[in-house]
Amino acid sequence: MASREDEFEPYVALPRYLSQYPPIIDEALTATSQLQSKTVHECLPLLNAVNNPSSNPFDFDEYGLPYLQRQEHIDFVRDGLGELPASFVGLDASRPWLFYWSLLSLYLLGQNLQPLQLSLIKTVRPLQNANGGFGGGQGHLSHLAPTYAVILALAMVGGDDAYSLVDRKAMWGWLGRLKQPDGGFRVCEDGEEDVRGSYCALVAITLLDLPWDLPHDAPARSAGYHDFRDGLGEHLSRCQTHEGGISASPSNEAHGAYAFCALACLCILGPPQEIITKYLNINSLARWLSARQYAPEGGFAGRTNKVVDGCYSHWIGGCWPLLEAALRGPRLDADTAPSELPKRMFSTEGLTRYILGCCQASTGGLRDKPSKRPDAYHTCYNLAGLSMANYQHSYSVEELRAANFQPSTWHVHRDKMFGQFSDANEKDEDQIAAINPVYVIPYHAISSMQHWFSKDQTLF
Ligand code: FPP
Ligand code: K
Ligand code: ZN
Repeated sequence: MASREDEFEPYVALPRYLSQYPPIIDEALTATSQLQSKTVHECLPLLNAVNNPSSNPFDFDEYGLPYLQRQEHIDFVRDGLGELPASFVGLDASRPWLFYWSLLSLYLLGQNLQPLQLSLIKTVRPLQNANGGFGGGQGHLSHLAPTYAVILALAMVGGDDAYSLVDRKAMWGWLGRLKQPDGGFRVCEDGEEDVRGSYCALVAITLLDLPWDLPHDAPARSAGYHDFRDGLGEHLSRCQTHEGGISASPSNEAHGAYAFCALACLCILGPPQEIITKYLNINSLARWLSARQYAPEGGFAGRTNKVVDGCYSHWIGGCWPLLEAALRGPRLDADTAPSELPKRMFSTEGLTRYILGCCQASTGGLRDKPSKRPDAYHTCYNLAGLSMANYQHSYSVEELRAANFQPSTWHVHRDKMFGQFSDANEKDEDQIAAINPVYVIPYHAISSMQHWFSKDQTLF
């Protein structure tokens, strides 16, 4: 057997800005600046691990990146689907989220979800209330966040039994009561109105193929609205802040999670190049998004003067393919894309180094940052970010229009991106799967669900 030295270059030259302390360090001492220094301090040894003489060079790829610990992550997620200890009681109102995060993680890791169909159906059926929405637990009030998570989880397992448990006519009536006279949506009856509500509502309407018309008793009809989309773009526009990012509702602080909800919601309203550019200032949005990526950590922070966290690999990272689509325009018009537009508008290398180097727990699962424990939420959104860094997504205007603007007709192509997944010759099971950047589930799950519900128009 050949020695290591024969087969491996013992030293991988990493870019300076992703492997060393930043050239300028803010001397202001605040809780956050201390957390920032601590975070850089805990990331640097991991980012440089390939060059640590005590590391096993077989643990790293040619870029000096640790491999994706696929099987460990699969085992971690599967454990979380079983019975949970009492300490998880705080997540009792977020049960649908646990299913969604776990199913999406397993899909991204190449697992077949079909065997989980029956247990998902049994678990979520009692969460639907007579008013049509789903609660976070049995007997909980209907809320758009768990409703979104249930619908996406059902779409992922697919099949008649999964689809047919949704009472779509009641759901339509409930969504009608959530639509507000200022164009946005409340997250539950008498609850707060924010961009999560708008995104989750449009996902539900389009996946269940509900009519766009507002029910006759919808309170937003008092504002002259007839359609769920009326006033929505204008409302989301008012959520863009002076920083260029997007907040939960007008006059709040811009944050990555809300930026993603608003952008994805706009992508359901219509073709990104028309709609995102119509309602948002894309220059200031691009500037704000760019400032969320840090060096040397490589990952994203959720808002100004905060610290990197692996879940923003999706909330911030997921904004990039949508903004890129808005700038690039539809697929068939690829020739008209501005030639100075780079392939990707953020450092895919930085993000990949942060996710694989700093967010993988050796026990399986992915985490916020090295000093945090892994959990289902951070596992899901780190993996979604890793997938996003490895694929480009584009849409076709003709197909979107034919499908009533439903972005299941987006297309994905793997590009020669950075890192271990870029080699097109690798076996599929060694890759990370692609997902639709608007709905954050597999492409085929969207079209199958929409198709099934489009045959069921008798109720309206
Ligand atoms: C701040 O947390 C986080 C928020 C204000 C928003 C969280 C919302 C989501 C993650 C998802 C919403 C999306 C849907 C589809 C329902 P923090 O102060 O602990 O974190 P930070 O310091 O990183 O800002
Ligand atoms: K955080
Ligand atoms: Zn987080």
